[in-house]
Amino acid sequence: MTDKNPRVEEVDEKDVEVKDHPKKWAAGIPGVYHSMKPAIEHMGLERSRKTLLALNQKDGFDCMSCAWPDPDHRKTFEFCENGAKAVTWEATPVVIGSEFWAEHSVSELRGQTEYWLGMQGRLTEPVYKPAGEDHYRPVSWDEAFTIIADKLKGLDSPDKAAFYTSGRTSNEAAFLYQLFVRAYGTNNLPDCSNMCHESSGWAMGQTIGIGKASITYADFAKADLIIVMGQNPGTNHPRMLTALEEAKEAGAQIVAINPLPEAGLMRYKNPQKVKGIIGRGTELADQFVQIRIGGDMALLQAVSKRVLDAEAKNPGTVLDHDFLQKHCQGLEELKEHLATLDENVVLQATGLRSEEIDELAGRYLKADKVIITWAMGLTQQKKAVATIKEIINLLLLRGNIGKPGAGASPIRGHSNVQGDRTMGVWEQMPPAFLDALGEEFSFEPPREHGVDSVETIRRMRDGGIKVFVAVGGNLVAAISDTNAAEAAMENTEMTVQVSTKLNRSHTVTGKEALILPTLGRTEIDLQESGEQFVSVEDTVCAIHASYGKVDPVAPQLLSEVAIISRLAAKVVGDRIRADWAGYERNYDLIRDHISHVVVGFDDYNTRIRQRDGFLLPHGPRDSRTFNTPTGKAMITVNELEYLERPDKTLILQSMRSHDQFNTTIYGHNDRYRGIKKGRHVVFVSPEDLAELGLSDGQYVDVHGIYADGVERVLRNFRLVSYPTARGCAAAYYPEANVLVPLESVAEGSHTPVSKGVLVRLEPAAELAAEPSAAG
Ligand SMILES: Nc1nc2c(c(=O)[nH]1)N[C@H]1C(S)=C(S)[C@@H](COP(=O)(O)OP(=O)(O)OC[C@H]3O[C@@H](n4cnc5c(=O)[nH]c(N)nc54)[C@H](O)[C@@H]3O)O[C@H]1N2
Ligand SMILES: Nc1nc2c(c(=O)[nH]1)N[C@H]1C(S)=C(S)[C@@H](COP(=O)(O)OP(=O)(O)OC[C@H]3O[C@@H](n4cnc5c(=O)[nH]c(N)nc54)[C@H](O)[C@@H]3O)O[C@H]1N2
Ligand SMILES: [Mo]
Repeated sequence: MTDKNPRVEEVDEKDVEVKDHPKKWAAGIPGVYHSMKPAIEHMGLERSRKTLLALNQKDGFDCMSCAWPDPDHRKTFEFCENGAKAVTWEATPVVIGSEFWAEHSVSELRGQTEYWLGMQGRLTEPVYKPAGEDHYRPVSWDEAFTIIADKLKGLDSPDKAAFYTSGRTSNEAAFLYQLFVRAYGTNNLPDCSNMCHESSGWAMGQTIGIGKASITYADFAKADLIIVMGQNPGTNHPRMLTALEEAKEAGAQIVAINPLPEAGLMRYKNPQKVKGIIGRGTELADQFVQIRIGGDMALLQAVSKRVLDAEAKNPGTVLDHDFLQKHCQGLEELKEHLATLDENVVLQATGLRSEEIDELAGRYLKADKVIITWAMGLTQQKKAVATIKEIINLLLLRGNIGKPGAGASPIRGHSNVQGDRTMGVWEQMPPAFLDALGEEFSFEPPREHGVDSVETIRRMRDGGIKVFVAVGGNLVAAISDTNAAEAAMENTEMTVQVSTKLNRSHTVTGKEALILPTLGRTEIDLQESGEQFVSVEDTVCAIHASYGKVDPVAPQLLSEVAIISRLAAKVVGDRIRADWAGYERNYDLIRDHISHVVVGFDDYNTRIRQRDGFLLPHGPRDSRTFNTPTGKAMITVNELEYLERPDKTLILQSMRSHDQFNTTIYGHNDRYRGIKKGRHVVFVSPEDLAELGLSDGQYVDVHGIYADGVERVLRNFRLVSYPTARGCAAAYYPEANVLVPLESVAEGSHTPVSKGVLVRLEPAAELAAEPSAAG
């Protein structure tokens, strides 16, 4: 290593500290402090200034920490604590030097934690691990591309390779990537969305004809009621708290539906305001609905039933009849279905009291304009698609789609995960897109659907997929069933990772393996025609440009566009009408193609240069047009199902701490939940602990329960007595992925059920610590 990083904190999971939890508010002075400190420490003042002040500004770069949109009136500090962490993590001047690869074998790196790997610094040169060897060694770019191209060209079918994308990839790189993959001959384009909002896409596609949020940023301030379900914005979308605070000040009510009383949802101290710094901040949630994991479908049905009952009592006054008649189909079937809804089952499934549901229904009925937002708490459930369809049902009943201040809003995770899909990174792109792509580049794209993330792992396991290429991400750590996933990855012939930093997926490899280092979004992207910018789409369909601001950490780094272009030139060359070398020289050429192929991108190169970018068209939002087979918004009937919990078991969710970005671990604290210096914890309610004869501070083994005979265990996790819903437990992702069976996926979307894992706790054999007083 050229620059040893002194701050790799040594952590012994036995010393995890638990106190003062959960916090009742988020952000405020600690927010500001925690934002600036690591940046300045790691990058120095100059690099911090250049990056942080450019974050989310109109001529700056798009923050890579989430897909939250930018307000029109931006502040000087348009970033949050976790955005600052993401930037610092990427723009760190610490780099991995050539000697690193001789010093550390792959097996040794495999023994290191995700945190340690990330802290080694930025990757700077391509490296190659030949078959049978245990070390990577630096190779030239040309050598690297030749090795990969030879392998891909040698496969007897293009379907024997899979090409993964994580949602940080820009529109330009994503478009080129899917073009390259389809020109090569396969639709095997799994992505992180398969593990994330796929369920939202499915449910919304089938009901309103488009899988994207039906609101814009401005709608928050116009809403009467905002319901935040299965989402922890204080940690994962911190700037959303500002939008919620503004909505609140404009008179909106906020309801949080969550098994955990997440700090940010309870009270918010806006670090940009005096009262946020010295005062009590804003109380956000008017109602906290502490739902049992997986109970949302029952809750939503129960609320819709109350809405229908209210209409039956006062006919003509509750439902939006005009809207329903003109734009929706299926009301009668829903009425019939919900008439038989059993309140006892609802209470069992939700763990709530009827009065709480009455209160929520009352708020919904009083509000003219309602927004419902959601994230992973809903999408990573077995019944995720049906649950999200119930959100749509509820909204449709009172015309809450396609009017100002109202709508359905999945809040995306990765900063450009939505854009990647728009650009064609999907294993099931519709025929119209493939037709346009084929016409633009004079070739016949493959039509057979490709594999998603879970299916990729299965086929690697079974030998059907032999080469795995990833532009970003860390699939082996992010996907369910870690042990199975690692065995599958090792069963391949070659793995190729285009990455900014080291992670687990570089250490669990195919027989041959390559790492191709790339520029990050913070860095200036200089090509032959001059400095390039890229573009991204946020969670509300706004497209804008992102300009790198700091010098690349190493001169030989290539951009993702350059890597994809050069690889494509070697693999598919002039088999299609594409100017690969030209795309690398000037990204405008890529955007010209996008404007011909992707709907909504006319005049891309001009409109992307407008200061605010532009908004993509959205039928339901703009004109209440629903692109479904009936031309109507579909009210659907979904059979109620929830996860039953046998005696002595708990339902476990896996979630993010405040110090991580997905599989990237920035540190070992989870400030708002009161956890310090460790991640091997499992949160359980004091009542359940008592019932199970366990106590806070005790160490347990967490056994997954799944009917396939495979033993899945997390060993030596510290119990934390925590006010989560009864019968529920929580642990951190990615560690908890060990417990999620590969076969346990959401119906329809195939998203791993990361939030509904049945577990049994047993006192740990080796590490029985004294119960602590904290709790
Ligand atoms: N700092 C930071 N920002 C991020 C990320 C990150 O890791 N770190 N990740 C990014 C990505 S890719 C994504 S997808 C988003 C994720 O953003 P979130 O979805 O907020 O992420 P999770 O931590 O998985 O939180 C899930 C929330 O759902 C709740 N929950 C769990 N089960 C249920 C349930 O059955 N019902 C209900 N109603 N709630 C439930 C949990 O208690 C928790 O509050 O964040 C993005 N932004
Ligand atoms: N149990 C459980 N599992 C989950 C989840 C959960 O809540 N619980 N959440 C799921 C969700 S929502 C998601 S989105 C997935 C995330 O799955 P992924 O997107 O695959 O994982 P990340 O951790 O976001 O990927 C981080 C890696 O991306 C690389 N990287 C970072 N920036 C760049 C860049 O600019 N370019 C390139 N080429 N590489 C870059 C770095 O090497 C870094 O190590 O995990 C899923 N898995
Ligand atoms: Mo995500």
